[in-house]
Amino acid sequence: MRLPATITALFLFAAVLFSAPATYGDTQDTITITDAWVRPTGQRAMSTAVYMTIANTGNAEAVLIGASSNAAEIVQIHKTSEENGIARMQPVERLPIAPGGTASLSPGGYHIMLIRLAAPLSAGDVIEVTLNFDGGGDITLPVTAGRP
Ligand SMILES: [Cu+2]
Repeated sequence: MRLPATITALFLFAAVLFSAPATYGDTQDTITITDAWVRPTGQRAMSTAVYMTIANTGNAEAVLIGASSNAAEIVQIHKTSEENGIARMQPVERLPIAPGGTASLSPGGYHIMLIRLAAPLSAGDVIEVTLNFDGGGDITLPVTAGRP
């Protein structure tokens, strides 16, 4: 049986969506991303945060140096830290992940900040996030709104 190309493409897309943990891309076959999610927003929200676990299964250090998304105009790597009891977010230029190590992007710590959202995000909405790694590797993955 031969399936029409559009149906085949849908199956492939579904396979990408539902295979977890997944490795994305040829150039970054040593990076595995799990538990990605984006915090749903209210109707007037201008920003929100993306969380995930990034594992480096390679022999060399991997460094996350930036990100972009179809859901926001500005995307930054942020770190939340506490100063005198007040939580502050700061942009981070580089997030290194040691060989064999993981970076946990989770509430209260590192996150991918989406600024100037294109639209509010409800639970179940799916956006696309691209991670840029030092050395030229990009990884694009679908991210669903709501805690996994
Ligand atoms: Cu932030």
